[in-house]
Amino acid sequence: MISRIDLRGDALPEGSALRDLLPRADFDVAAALDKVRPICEDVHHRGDAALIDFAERFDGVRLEQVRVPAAALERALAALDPAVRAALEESIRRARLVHREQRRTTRTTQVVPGGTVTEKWVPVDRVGLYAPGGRSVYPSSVIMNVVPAQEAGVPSIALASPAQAESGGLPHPTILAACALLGVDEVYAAGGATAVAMFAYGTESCPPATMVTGPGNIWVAAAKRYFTGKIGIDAEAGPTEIAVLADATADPVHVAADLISQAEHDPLAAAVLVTDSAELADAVERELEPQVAATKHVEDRIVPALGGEQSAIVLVDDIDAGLKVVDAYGAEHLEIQTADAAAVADRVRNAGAVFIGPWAPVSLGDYAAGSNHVLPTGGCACHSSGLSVQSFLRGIHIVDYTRDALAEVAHHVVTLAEAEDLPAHGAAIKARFDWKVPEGK
Ligand code: HSO
Ligand code: ZN
Repeated sequence: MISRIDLRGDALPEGSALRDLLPRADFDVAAALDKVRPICEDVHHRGDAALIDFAERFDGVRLEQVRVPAAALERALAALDPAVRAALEESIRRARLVHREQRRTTRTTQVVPGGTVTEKWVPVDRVGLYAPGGRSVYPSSVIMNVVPAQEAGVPSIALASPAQAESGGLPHPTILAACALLGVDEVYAAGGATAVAMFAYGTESCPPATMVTGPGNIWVAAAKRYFTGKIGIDAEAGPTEIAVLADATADPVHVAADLISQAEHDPLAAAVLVTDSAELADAVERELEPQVAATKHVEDRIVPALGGEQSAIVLVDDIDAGLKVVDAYGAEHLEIQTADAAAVADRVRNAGAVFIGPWAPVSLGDYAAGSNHVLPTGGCACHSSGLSVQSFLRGIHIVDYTRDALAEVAHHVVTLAEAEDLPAHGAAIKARFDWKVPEGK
């Protein structure tokens, strides 16, 4: 069901050569761009009418309006299963605890007497959040996007999710209920690339946003790439990944369950076990079969995900080698299931989120650890972080110098301006001192 890559024996190659030996799904966003471009431009030119036509074509329902009426949000919350409501509320409460700590404070540095630089953190004006429908209806992802935006202080937050024929053209009722719980009252029925275009350009019913975040399929990723530079985006989310670094002390039942848990998302989802124990590898492989047989999304997602070229069991000589492998891979989620797991986790450099030991499975992080589950995929953990309050903030430097403080450094500025052959830069200093360069101290 899952392939093996044996890296034991020889010394591991470094850097990208090691990465090339590891499995990864082909997620070709560039190829999707050509299909997405005309859709985005149609929304640009025809606004709501285009959104309504696309909903009919892609979601099979003719909308009366794109904006969801307030009464529909209230109805969805009233009809929400109380157990689901309690779970969502606890997830929100924990996420708020963690994300509130991420708020940034304004800092002023006195560079010289009379010369200060203040860094002021300002939230973006308006965020459009996309929540997928169809195969993945994830109210938990609504929480993971909205909570950091709210804690960052974003004044205007709107959400789009595809129209569902069964809901009479409204987004999925649990998505609507999650919005109501979070206090998000501006919601639109729009899906995939059309939703991203709606936020980027604005339409008659939806004012444009400065930033779009949220998960989605390859079309959403391509639309985000199309608008990069025009609006802010979080990241181009690819298929979910789990890597588990485990030794002989790991419980194969847990490891198998955790690999399957993320394979459940998508046929392209990746599950990678890195271990120095051939016995554990065998035991996990034996364990996969009955656990897969006992679950739900078997043929459409889990079997293709575990059997796909993006998933594997990787055998290494020892945990040091295992660390090299998981660092080269840069997993979205990385579990450490070893003796002294906290110490091993401490040495990890590249991962979207790290889960330590037997009692912190990825599923906990997906719903209720308090951590964010919007994390870098496709190896982007080597250079990027998951969604956080910081994602929605801009740090603005505010420069405040007195005459004396400028005079003190003026000759250096003029020298550098001349070295760069930009004399007008130097002149902007000299003009303030009767066209002479002050001597400095
Ligand atoms: N594991 C997914 C998030 C998710 N899981 C949503 C369940 N619902 C990507 O981090
Ligand atoms: Zn998940």
